[in-house]
Amino acid sequence: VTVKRRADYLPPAFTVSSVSLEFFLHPEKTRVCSSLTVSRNGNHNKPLELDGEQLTLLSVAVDGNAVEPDHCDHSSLHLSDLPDAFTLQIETEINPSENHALEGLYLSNGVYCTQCEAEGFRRITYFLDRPDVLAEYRVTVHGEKQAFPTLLSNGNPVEKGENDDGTHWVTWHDPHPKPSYLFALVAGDFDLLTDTFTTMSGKDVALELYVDKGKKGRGEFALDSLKRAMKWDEQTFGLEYDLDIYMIVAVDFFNMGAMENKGLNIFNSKFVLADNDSATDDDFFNVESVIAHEYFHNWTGNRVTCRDWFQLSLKEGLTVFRDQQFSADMTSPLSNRIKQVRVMREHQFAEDASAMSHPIRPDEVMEMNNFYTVTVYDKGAEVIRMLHTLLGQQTFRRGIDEYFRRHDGQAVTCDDFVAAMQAVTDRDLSQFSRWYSQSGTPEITVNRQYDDATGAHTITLSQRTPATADQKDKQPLLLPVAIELIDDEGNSLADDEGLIEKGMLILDAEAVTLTVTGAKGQLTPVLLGNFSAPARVHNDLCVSEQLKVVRHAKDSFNRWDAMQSLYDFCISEIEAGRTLDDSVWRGLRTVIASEANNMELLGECLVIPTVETLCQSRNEVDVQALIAARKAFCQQFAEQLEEALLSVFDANHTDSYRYVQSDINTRRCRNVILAHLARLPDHAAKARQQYNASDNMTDTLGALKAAQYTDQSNFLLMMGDFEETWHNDPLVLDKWFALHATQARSDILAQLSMLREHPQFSANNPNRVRAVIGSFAFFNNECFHARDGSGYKYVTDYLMVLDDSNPQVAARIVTPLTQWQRYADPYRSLMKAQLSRLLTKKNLSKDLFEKVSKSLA
Ligand code: BAL
Ligand code: ZN
Repeated sequence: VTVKRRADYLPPAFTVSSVSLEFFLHPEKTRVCSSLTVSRNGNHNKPLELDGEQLTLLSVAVDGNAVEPDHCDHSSLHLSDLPDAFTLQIETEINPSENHALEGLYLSNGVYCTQCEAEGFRRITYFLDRPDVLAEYRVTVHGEKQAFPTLLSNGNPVEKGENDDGTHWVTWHDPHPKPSYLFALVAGDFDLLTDTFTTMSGKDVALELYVDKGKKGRGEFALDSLKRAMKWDEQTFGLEYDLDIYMIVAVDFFNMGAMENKGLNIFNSKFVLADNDSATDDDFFNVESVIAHEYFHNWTGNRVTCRDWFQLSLKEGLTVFRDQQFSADMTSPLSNRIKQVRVMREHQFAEDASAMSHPIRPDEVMEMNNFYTVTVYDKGAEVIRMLHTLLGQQTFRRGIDEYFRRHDGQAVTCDDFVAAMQAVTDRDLSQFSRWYSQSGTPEITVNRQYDDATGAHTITLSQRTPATADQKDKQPLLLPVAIELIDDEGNSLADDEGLIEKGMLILDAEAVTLTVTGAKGQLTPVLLGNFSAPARVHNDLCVSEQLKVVRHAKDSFNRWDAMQSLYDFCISEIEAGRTLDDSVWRGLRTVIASEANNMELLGECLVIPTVETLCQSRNEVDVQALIAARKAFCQQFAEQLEEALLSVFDANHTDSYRYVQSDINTRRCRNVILAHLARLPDHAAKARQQYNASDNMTDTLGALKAAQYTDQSNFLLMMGDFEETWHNDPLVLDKWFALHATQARSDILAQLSMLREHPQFSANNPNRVRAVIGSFAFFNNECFHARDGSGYKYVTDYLMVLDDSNPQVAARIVTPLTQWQRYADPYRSLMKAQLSRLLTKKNLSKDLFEKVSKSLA
């Protein structure tokens, strides 16, 4: 397996200015005729080397004359002795129905669709399949009229007609030059929702949303979300849509969430279809944010794209930041921020600590599909957010304008982006740029001293980034640290020298010391308000100080965060065999009483950190002991706080279902409380009651989750009922699959095997595989980490088979195994043993090889 390096980038030896494609669709033998306008790029004699994968070559011609390639196999086609400018015609044959990797052209439940990012276009035809080759596309699709009345590609439809053999055809033209990864084709028989959007300059855009027959009612929310996203991007960034038509197609078989193909987004149906009966509040949220994300890519990704795949965060980090800002505006900033921080702490920090650690702009890649990571996406968005914080909204916007002024229509690098930002600010961004090249999670340690004689508090903040698997030496980063200093009377104090400006301290050296006089009693530093930098904080606050932060901090995120630290401390006390002091429970009762009217904050504050989050503050974890301690804490939590929880639960209700923020907050808070109370026999019946009374999926699912903590027969009875109601609806049934797969029960492996026999399970559908096997590996801590290693073995057995059909999804699901470093023996040895077994598999994919071999190195 070859390693590609960012440092080895060379411009393409040839460029392609226009592409004409003709598809003759057939399930096993689709014929693809391509005609390319090619020019030599520079003065050289190098051959033309085209990428290909699993293609059958039928013919090649240069300027109309058949030629023999110098070399042609399943992965490349080489031609030499070429003129400086020429037309290249290539005919290939592909087999969509056998394409279970879901890259290139494949069949999804009888629908032809494509996925070309990152390197899927080479599975359609031989091409310079790299993002810096931009061409204008004209595409003609021929398909059976009856089975595929809808034939789509990028851009605008320009011509259509019928053939004599029962097929018809449509020609599409996309005037915007684009890289091959943004190419798309769809053929099928759909229900269509239509609408129009008038842009800020008065242009009408036709909006078309294609869904499975009979699913029209579930597409309306997505279409409305699209209009909200279009409006928001005009208002916030002055960015207007640039084609006459915007199409979204929902398909059932999809490796990722969705894809931003120019003018023709293809979506995992999970992120399109939502109605009041079948979708939870989270589903609605996700639909809106993914619709917006793909729409925002039209500028940050499509109009300005990446020079090479190492620059992926150029478009993904920026677009995630944009969709986060949009979602915060559409819903609520606080719960959004908490959601994002959970992802960072549970998954991104874990990735930094694993063998797959990489900077947001990776330096080395074996399989690009492995780098669509929480680091590139979510940490990438955190880096953009820090820039936004440092520059301020207005200057940031000027920087974005400058970026488009310089680079519209180009394929560029992260350095180009930072240079555009640098052009609008006096702040030197050279140290800030390290965020692009340095991997790992910086740690900020707080040291406090008090001088009795002068009454001065000194607070030293020091930073350090521990070595990661990919990089030993680390340098200080520029961290914007939102900070508050609170005394015992709840006053917020300034530091004597004014290093803190508008609540923000810039930590760019290894350490900085603040001096504060005039505090009444203890001075408590509260760091990273609104999670102002993607760092860990070591801040030795005692229980009463944490409670003080919850009571007095100005930043709601900090208040939530203090509760999380408090829970973490309580669980570690239980792990150490100590009894929790009653002051903890008294403090928590006070918090619940004083926040009883703040459903949003309270709901989040009552969530106990997950096992994954708890692992982050521990080394070499005995995972079963941690799970037991967490469980014991949850039980005490329910017992000690029963009355307080109950009074909030009883005092708050929602009327018939509406997806509006105040109701979302109430449902969330009530469901969090329900799950706590269900642990108490006196309240176990509440889950069943809520299930029976529910008129929406959020409360139904909340009831089912809570029922997991009641006795098993009750839970199974409710699950049986749910299945009966939804057995024809795989997207809803995924929730049921996931709940079964995350249940802690001794016969879980037999249970998983039974789920795989379910009529709605399909091993070729990534959503089903993620619901069953993914949920087990990622979220069923207790059974996945069984002390005998049976959970690890089960997942490995599954991956051995999945790798042959869909390596991309297999390489996602292997992640929990590759993170063995966090665990103590016997877990780590048992995990490594399974990884070693995977490594011996015949024809192991590049995807799995990269992750497994790195993790064992
Ligand atoms: N570009 C791949 C899917 C996404 O991030 O939008
Ligand atoms: Zn994206």
